[in-house]
Amino acid sequence: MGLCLLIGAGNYAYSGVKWASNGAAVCTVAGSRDTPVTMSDGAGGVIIAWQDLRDGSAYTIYAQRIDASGASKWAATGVTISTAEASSLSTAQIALSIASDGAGGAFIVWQSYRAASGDIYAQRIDADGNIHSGWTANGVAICTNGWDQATPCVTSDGAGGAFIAWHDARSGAFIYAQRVDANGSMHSGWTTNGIQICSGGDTQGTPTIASDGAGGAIIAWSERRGGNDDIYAQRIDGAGTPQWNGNTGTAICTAAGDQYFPVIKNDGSGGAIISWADFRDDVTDTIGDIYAQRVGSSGVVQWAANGLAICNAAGNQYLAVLNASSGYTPLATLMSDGSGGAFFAWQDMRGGSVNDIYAQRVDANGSVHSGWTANGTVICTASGAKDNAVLTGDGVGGIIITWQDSRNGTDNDIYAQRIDENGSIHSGWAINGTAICTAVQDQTLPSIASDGSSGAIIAWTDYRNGVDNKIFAQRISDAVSSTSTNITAGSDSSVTATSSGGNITTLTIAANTFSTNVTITLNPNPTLPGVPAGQTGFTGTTVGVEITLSDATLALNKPVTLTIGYLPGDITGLTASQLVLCYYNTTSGKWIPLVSTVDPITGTVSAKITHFSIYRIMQVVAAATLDSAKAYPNPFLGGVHTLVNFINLTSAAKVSIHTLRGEKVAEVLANSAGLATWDGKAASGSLVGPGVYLVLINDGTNRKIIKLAVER
Ligand SMILES: [Ca+2]
Ligand SMILES: [Ca+2]
Ligand SMILES: [Ca+2]
Ligand SMILES: [Ca+2]
Repeated sequence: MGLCLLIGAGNYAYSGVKWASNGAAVCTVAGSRDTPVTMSDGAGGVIIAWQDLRDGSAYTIYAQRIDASGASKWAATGVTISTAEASSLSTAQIALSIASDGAGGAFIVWQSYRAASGDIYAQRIDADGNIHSGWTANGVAICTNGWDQATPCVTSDGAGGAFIAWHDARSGAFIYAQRVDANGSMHSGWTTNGIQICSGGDTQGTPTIASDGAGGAIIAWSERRGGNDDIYAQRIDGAGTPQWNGNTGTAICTAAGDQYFPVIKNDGSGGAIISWADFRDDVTDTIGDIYAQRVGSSGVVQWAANGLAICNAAGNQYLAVLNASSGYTPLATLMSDGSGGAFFAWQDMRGGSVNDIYAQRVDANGSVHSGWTANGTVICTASGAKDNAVLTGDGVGGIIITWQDSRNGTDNDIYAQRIDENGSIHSGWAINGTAICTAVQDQTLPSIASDGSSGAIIAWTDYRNGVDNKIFAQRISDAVSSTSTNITAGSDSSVTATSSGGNITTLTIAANTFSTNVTITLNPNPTLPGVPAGQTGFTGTTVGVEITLSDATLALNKPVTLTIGYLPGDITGLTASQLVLCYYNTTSGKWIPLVSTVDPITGTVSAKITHFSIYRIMQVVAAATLDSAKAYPNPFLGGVHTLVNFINLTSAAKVSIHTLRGEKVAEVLANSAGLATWDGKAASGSLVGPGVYLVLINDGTNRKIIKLAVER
């Protein structure tokens, strides 16, 4: 029983998603796109780049900047980074890496197969989405040597340009690097097609790069110098001159067994922290651990020889990397803590047959930070496999971790967790994480960047349409108790609030709905009255909103659209297609259902509403008879009320409205929930005159007549 409650809590989790339920589409143009890489734009938003198949079978690359409100800042179809295509390879432009240019724009690097072998290209895009002066359409060639180049990574050079490192197959398998200036030229003194970083052992791969904060860069890689894979690193200055141990690099880990997939971050003091997958205890490379090392600015390792065990618990632990059709790319599984230590996040099989998510924080001296657990603090042990955990800072000393999660069934969703600096779950977030996107089908490969104000923006690959992949994104931050928004009478408006359970309420208001400017307040966590015993067929959910107007006497001139989002856990045992919005009638003490539209893909229920009150998502099943059929409001005040709702109908009911003389003025049909609505207008399109009307309800079996008063 306790276990069930814990799992349920995961579904209800929450902490404040800021955009549309289940995320905002980053690019809606036709065609498949996937594998987003994300970085902060320094202004509360992000720049996202991705692989795109809109033009055919070969990947091209596009990017978009999204601001803190979720709005696209660049062309709706995205900005072209490269449309150079190979004719026969579906992997034409792959293995993206992104880094800030320090001026609100981004460097994007990738492997390109536009020629006969894999090459390395780079593009610089400005804050306003233009290719930076001096750079060229489809990218600047960084290395076009005739052998294969692959798995590039990039970091800023601190002077408007960038350092780029990659795996290079010329004369074996080595790591090369290049420096490109702010204007797209190769930096003076650097060799065309790059410099070899290490002349040590052959079979070097999987490079990762970080700025040294002093005009140079630190590169780490895996290398088979000693007969099995080890980890090496080198620091280069702005001229590309090796700073550590000549051109053979510094050994970071030469332990038995294989070590590979390094990830590097600047330690803030001229050195770096490097983590990697480590198989020193299992030469079959199946039961791995996570190790890390801190290397000082002069190349001296700071922690235990051959690395510090971040986690050597039983079972396999590994760091998320992109290594399928996308090529190897290190992901944001490691982050500096700003004090010489670091945070780590990983997948962990210690619990049995599926991966769980764990994280760790280590101090500058290599000890586990106070409050964190040896071998890792549990982030998520919900049922189902969890993968591809990545993290970013929350801006106040803690982290936000996101991952793909199959707890809700066979397909993947996106979850996240916020952890304070001392390893505890941030207030308001649930055990095992918060649902970020639970749309149908697979959501995978999340990437994450800070929003600059203690939240984060997450972008992921999304197959919700069941046809092809798209990119969706969501901003998460702390929930707010209520939202007040000023409405200008003559303008279209939209008001949004997020509940403590993560449900997003949106009110869409057309111009001139109000005769004067007003303030609307949404409380997304209202106290919801129960369902009265007499309301058979009604089942409440915990999802609702209380809407109040600064001038409670002001009438709406036209209906407004209310949309409330739900999460899978909100409707456990209910049928999505039978969900409706109901408002609470304080006079009768009953919930009044409204003709509603359910979108099970986005997880929302919408209805047109004509007054402000408490609204709630409920399941309503059609009545078996017409005995309780009613009309609301009655009397109907033409010019004040804008809709008449007929409720407690059978699903087959036909509702016709007649004058007392028997003349039919309108007819509407009940929906599957036994609801119908009438706008008070005759077939001519004008409001019917005042008087008493007869509402004839007939479902072929039962009949009922209601008197409806229309007043002016
Ligand atoms: Ca090449
Ligand atoms: Ca080794
Ligand atoms: Ca292990
Ligand atoms: Ca899903």
